[in-house]
Amino acid sequence: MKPEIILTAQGHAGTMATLQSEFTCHKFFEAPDKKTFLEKHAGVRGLATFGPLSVDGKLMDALPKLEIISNFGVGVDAINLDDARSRGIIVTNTPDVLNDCVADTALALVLMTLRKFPQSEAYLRAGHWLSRGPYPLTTSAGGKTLGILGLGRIGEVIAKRALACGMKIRYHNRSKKEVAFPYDPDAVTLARNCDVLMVVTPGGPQTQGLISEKVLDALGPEGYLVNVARGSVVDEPVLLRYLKEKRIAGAGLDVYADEPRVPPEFFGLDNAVLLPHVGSATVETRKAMGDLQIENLRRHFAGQPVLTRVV
Ligand code: 8YV
Repeated sequence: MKPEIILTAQGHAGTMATLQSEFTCHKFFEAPDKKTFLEKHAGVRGLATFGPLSVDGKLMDALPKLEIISNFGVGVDAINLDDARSRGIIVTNTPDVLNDCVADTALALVLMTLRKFPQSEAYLRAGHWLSRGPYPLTTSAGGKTLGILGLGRIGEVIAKRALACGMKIRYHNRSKKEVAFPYDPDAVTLARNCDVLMVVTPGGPQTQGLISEKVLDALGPEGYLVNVARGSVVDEPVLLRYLKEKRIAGAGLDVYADEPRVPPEFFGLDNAVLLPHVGSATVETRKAMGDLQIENLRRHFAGQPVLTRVV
């Protein structure tokens, strides 16, 4: 008998195929009536989560036999960890396997935002090079200071790449780390001391709205913001206003408050580079994430310890 699990969303083809060959999968996202679906599958012991669907105590209570929530992704902000903990439900994620890809995206956003590569490419495609002459000069990454807000596993890999581009590194974390980079005691100080503020913190209530007016004021009109973490970390309406009013120089964003809905006011801004949450979105990395998500489920149902437990 294959163990029964519920899938909250459609994963990529390879992960779906493996999940469906090893488990009896019930697709929550296809159910027209969620309440009836949950009543029908109330005996399920595993949940495979994908994306931003909120998994809270109410959902957990609808599945009283639930033992494990195996998330596809390192960020578990959509899952209420306290609710899982108090019910004795294991939560796993997919750390490390995506570090390189997310760091590539972060560095690409730094370069694209400072050097305006997407804008200059659009300039060429529109025929302006010939008619108007060279694209206006931009600003160099080399020599600038990258302030990393959240120097964790991904932050450290971003730092390596930025150093290779000749950038200097500073950081802020809740606690100081044993690293060679200068530490700032809070986000405002980090923003004041850097040229490019890189947001790599976890999402969730503790970091909600951390990038506020105060932080953006400290970053200032010559400063750039890059966010590869979660949209919730940034006060999005404030960011939009600061970009429009040129109170910061620019922003490179991979994440938004209400994905996939991006406020259309962003689309017309020349000082913003916007990616559709592609941080880890390569075939190789998504396969590695799916493999880890599945391995955690496999181990749990075989009575073995999971590999990457969060709760
Ligand atoms: C994925 C992510 O886009 O790992 C994360 O936390 O944000 C990304 O790698 C996401 O998990 C896809 O559902």
